[in-house]
Amino acid sequence: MESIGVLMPIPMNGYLEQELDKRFNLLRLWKAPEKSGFISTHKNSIRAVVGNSKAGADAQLIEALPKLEIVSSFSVGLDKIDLAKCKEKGIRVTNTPDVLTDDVADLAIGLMLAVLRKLCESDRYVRGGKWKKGDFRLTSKFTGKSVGIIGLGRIGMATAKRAEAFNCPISYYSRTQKSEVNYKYYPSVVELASNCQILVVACALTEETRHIVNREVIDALGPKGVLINVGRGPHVDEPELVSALVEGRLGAAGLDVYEHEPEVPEKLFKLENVVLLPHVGSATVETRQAMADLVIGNLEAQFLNKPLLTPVV
Ligand code: 8YV
Repeated sequence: MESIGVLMPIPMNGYLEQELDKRFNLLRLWKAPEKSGFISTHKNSIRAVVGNSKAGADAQLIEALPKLEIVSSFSVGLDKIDLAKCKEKGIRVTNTPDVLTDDVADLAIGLMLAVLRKLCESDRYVRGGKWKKGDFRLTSKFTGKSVGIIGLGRIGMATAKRAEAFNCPISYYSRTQKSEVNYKYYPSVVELASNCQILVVACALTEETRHIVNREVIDALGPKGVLINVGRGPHVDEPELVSALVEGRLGAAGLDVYEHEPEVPEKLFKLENVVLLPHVGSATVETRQAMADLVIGNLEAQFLNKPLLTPVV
């Protein structure tokens, strides 16, 4: 398999690169001085693309690679891959579900605790030497707060289970009601937001879910409500979110993702009612290794004509 060209558009993970190097001809696009020249030089040997949440395979790249057989994504989210184009051309697509579910759900709970108990602000308080001048202000209780979840897939379910352990009543919005759970279902996101204290975004990014959290939803969540986003930045209308936080129309937010990563609206830096993370939901050593193993396992399966481990297309 050493002669099979595997294109990686941007750096992702040292272990993944090392293991791909051992098996394939890994082509690092970000190191090429001129990208389109690099692609046309290697287009007849590239049979796979490894994408992630930042760079995948758009229609232009797919069209430029006549021998492309598979896009194996180092992510569960597939919003950077033109799935319709892949289907049309018979190109297989795989992702990394399940292995990252626990980490992302853990982080969602971590953000709820960090926001409500002001963990980051109180850490800054101690480091800044302010404790000697007086105790830190009171915070808000997490246990028992009602949690509304947008998208009850793997990550949404894992978040719900964890929140249940904190005695939080759970409700959710999804396209269809799930018969296997007893959580309260709301057929609209506005209704869900009106009836919970913490709203969590945990669905996939598609054309239907882009800006699923808009001004109406933010206003329904209200000045005491907390928004947690562990999905994708474009799920939320970011200018609306920023103005609601600045004007006090939304209580607080815990964000792991942003509309134009790695750009984060500077107005948020001044606010104490937000906790800002740099898209680290799946970023543990253990999980990133498991994700890399899945990417490689899918590529090996493809080139050995075996069933793919986690096929999407
Ligand atoms: C990223 C993610 O892929 O799985 C996803 O959809 O967003 C993350 O796991 C991670 O940043 C790796 O690039």
